Amino acid sequence: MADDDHKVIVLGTVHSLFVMRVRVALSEKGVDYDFREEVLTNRSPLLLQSNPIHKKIPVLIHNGKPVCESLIIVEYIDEVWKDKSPLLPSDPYQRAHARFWADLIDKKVYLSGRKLYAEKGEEYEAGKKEFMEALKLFETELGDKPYFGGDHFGFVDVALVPYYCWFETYETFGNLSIEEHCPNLVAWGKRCMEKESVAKSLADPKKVYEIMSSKMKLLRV
Ligand code: GS8
Repeated sequence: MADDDHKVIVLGTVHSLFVMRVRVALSEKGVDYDFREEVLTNRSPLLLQSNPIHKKIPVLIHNGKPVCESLIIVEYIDEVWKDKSPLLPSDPYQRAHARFWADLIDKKVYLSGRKLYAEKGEEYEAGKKEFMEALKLFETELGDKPYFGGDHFGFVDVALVPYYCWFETYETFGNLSIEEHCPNLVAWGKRCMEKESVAKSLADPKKVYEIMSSKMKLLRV
């Protein structure tokens, strides 16, 4: 068996919302991993071989075997390292509920957020509206609980928390204030950042903004 087979490897980029989920989950479980930075314009042979269908990051490689798709990876991590910091609830109904909300992040927050990078116009305006509406759903779902998981940081928290370091970028591109409409969500983000697992896994918000603005400049020339 090659040396790499015993390791936990994450293929990703530092600022990817999807990759940060995996890093937070591994850190919550106290699992050491080898982070391999990918350049998406020139994917590594390991990435192409590990995720031949989507060719996307993140990929988790555990015991030499790849697992793809961020939410599936987080569930895998929760099942393999089940003795520490459980992420999904043990009750089947609560588990279904958590999966529903995590899935909704990708269906609503991520997709509407992407529209904020559009040129000003119909798509941009629709994106602004949809993005705030999506965040408000999460504001309501959180209510006055400390975490989406209730008293403890759970699956939906892991899935959503990477967005916290993108808030500044969304606010600048979308010319909007998240705190004005979703104060609980912003307070939740700050609370999550007090956890070492989150603080060490999230990207620097300024760096996220820099990366996205230079990407947009390139796309708009
Ligand atoms: C999405 C991963 C994704 O879009 C998941 O893991 O949850 N549903 C998947 N990854 C992006 C980088 S982050 O924006 C990616 O790999 N893009 C490469 C490409 O589309 O070419």
